[in-house]
Amino acid sequence: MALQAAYSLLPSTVSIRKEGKFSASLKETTLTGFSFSNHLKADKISTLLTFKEQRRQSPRFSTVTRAQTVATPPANEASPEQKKTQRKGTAVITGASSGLGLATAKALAETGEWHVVMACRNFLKAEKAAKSVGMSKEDYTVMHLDLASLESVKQFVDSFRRTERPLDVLVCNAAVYQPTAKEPSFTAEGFEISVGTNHLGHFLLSRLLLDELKKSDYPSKRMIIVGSITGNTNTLAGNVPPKANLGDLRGLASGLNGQNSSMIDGGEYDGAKAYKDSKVCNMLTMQELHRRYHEETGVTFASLYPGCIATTGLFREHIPLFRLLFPPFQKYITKGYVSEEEAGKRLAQVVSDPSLGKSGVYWSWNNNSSSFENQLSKEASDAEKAKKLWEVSEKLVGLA
Ligand code: NDP
Ligand code: PMR
Repeated sequence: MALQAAYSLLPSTVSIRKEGKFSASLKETTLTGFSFSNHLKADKISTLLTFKEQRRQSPRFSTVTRAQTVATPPANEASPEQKKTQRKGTAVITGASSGLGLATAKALAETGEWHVVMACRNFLKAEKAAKSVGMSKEDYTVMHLDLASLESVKQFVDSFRRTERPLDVLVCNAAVYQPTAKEPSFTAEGFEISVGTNHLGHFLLSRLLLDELKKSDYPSKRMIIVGSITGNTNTLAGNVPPKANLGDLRGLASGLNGQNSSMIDGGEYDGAKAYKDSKVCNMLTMQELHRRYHEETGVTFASLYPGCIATTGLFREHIPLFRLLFPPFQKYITKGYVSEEEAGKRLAQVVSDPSLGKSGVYWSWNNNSSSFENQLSKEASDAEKAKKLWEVSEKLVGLA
């Protein structure tokens, strides 16, 4: 029943006739982020488908110091001699005022090993959110950042530098999703808002903060950009129309300002596709950063799909029926659901777990909540596209 209703949420372009196509492509896809062949029986899939329907935190400021390994193998394999005492880490998390970002901030703060800079567009909301989850004042700082304005991104970077805190980990987490918008809306500089915020804002932020990361003396410096299964067309979720597709980036190259097109591929505006495209950009950017900077800087670049956190504010602009049915659909039908708390722990692992220190990886978790290196779709791992995206994005944000 719930599933039937969920099916009705499918965009009109999906029809029963598409079942065959879905079934045919399933063998090479993943469902909740891990491979079908290993974890799910084909009949279960077909049943599913036939339902169709710091001030620099020097050691003297640090109240908590804890042994942590520098190397990437699991922490429990390190001998006490290999461990070294270190200062508290500083992690900047964008969009930490709700959902995944807030849950991650909380998880990190609770360890006593991290100071979280909550980089948020709504200062008061972020303060209230931090209080509401019981974060202690000394574990976080709220700083203003509106990713829908490149000027705001630059101001944030300046303000952050002035705090003289080290930057040990940057988490690009914030996002907007406008699935029901009939017309595009635009950022301060005139870019379609989903790609403008989720990709271009983070692109500029990550480029400007790379120097700060380089300067950090923290043993494991990381930059994480949150991706998603829905941008990966090698998964069932990624095959729900409209599918992500950046095409030859002609719309992006022409400014994404609605004059020629507000879509990266130059097509008609579609808010859901714009979001998925932006997630492909996030995953491509992570890999391009890895190729360009990992060896030189030692920074670990990573992306992830934390699971389907069906209850977050991301779906605030979706129709009420969707918001009602999406959580049970993900909980009971796809089994892809994770709570905000669990997802926050996952992202916190990517921030700080020594065993997740490998660079260039797109992390996912299986149903036992064990992390694994997942495969990106063909498009989301296309090195040539990543390079082109990088060059076009540099021009748009004024870096080239
Ligand atoms: P939420 O809507 O709960 O959180 C998004 C955050 O981004 C909010 O804090 C929001 O701020 C912030 N934000 C939005 N626009 C801007 C802006 N212009 N400047 C600064 N901050 C902004 O959604 P989620 O927690 O679900 O999403 C977090 C990340 O997880 C996203 O990258 C999303 O793509 C990804 N993700 C989510 C999944 C899910 O199932 N929910 C699945 C896979 C990936 P404010 O509070 O002011 O609105
Ligand atoms: Mg999806 C089979 C597994 C699966 C998973 C893990 C997700 C995750 N979804 C799955 C399947 C399906 N979804 C199926 C079979 C359908 C058709 C009924 C379906 C539909 C659907 C819609 C309409 N799903 C959605 C939407 C959204 O609007 C969400 C979206 O695409 O946001 C971009 C969404 C999502 N499904 C997910 C996840 C994680 C999302 C949202 C968040 C995101 O990718 O960031």
